[in-house]
Amino acid sequence: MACQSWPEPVIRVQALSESGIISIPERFIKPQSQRPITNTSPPKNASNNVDEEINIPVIDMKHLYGDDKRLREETLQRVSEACREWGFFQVLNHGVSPDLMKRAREVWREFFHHPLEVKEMYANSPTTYEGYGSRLGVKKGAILDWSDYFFLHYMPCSLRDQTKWPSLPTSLRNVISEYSKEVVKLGGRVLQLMSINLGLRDDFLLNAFGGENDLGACLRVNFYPKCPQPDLTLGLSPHSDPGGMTILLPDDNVSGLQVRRGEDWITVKPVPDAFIINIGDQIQVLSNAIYKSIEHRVIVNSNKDRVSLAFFYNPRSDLLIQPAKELVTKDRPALYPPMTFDEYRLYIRTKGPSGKAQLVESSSSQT
Ligand SMILES: O=C(O)CCC(=O)C(=O)O
Repeated sequence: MACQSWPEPVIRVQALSESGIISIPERFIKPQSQRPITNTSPPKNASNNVDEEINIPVIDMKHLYGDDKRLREETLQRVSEACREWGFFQVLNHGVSPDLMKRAREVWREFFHHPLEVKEMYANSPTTYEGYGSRLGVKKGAILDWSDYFFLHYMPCSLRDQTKWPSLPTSLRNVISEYSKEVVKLGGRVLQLMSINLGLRDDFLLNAFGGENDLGACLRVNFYPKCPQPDLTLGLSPHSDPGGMTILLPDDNVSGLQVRRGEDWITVKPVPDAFIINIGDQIQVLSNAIYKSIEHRVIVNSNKDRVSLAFFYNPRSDLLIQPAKELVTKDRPALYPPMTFDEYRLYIRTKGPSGKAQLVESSSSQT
């Protein structure tokens, strides 16, 4: 197999930030049209003047399992609206203990504060992305994002290799095993709610993903260092998640995630002890675009670094993913051709960000 490597020397963003620079290298400066509009810059036009009070829906899952039937129905309805209209929501009382969430954040924060030599032992390559990394994509001369990350596989079990996970801090491997186990269970509960809301069997989405033993699950821990010129760059460029669903544990102190809402970007205000859940492209396909995989990005700031744990919950990579037959009608034909997750990733990698739209067009021209 061809061994791929990075096209140019990797820049560790945290080391750059800690070197005390007062302006960022050109490689990180986004073109004007892609720069974030921060609170310090005046709105360009009325549509950018976003109401600071707007937030993605916040849903208390305890109502789903209580005795009050009306509250249960209302809560299911709120989940449904969030998946259709926002593609994003926060969940509270989700069953994962706040203490475990806190420990998961802390072990990763500790890892990123180890000396560079410790982190470099896990340096990754673009062949699998597993390990410590600082860029996504291998385009030579690409404009880079202001973040470092650690990427690891949790499921299927055949891909899980704890020796590739950091051994420092010493508790990290145990904490992350425990955390991942609980987050996978939460993912199963959320898929069940989504299946019910779509009028499908409650195990439809989990089965479409390959079932609880075969689905894919991986973790990307993002570290966004302080940035001396946050208005010129982004922590993560706009993207939608190619997989099934993402369960994000945001930083408890610093916000940064922004979600696309029409022409605007809404800054998510994380609720303490909540997870942020978003629909990925594969659920958009399975739901025949009833549920939306929404573009999002991350802004950085000059005062505080930020850590987030993005847990990607994906279909088994060799299963065909296509709109559920029950959601395909004469009036709403299948919007996507059948494709495995592996094929899809390859497709968007070669076609770039416009690939998703082209896929819909090619499918509708076949019907
Ligand atoms: O850091 C965040 O809030 C979002 C992370 C994200 O979008 C990702 O890892 O794909």
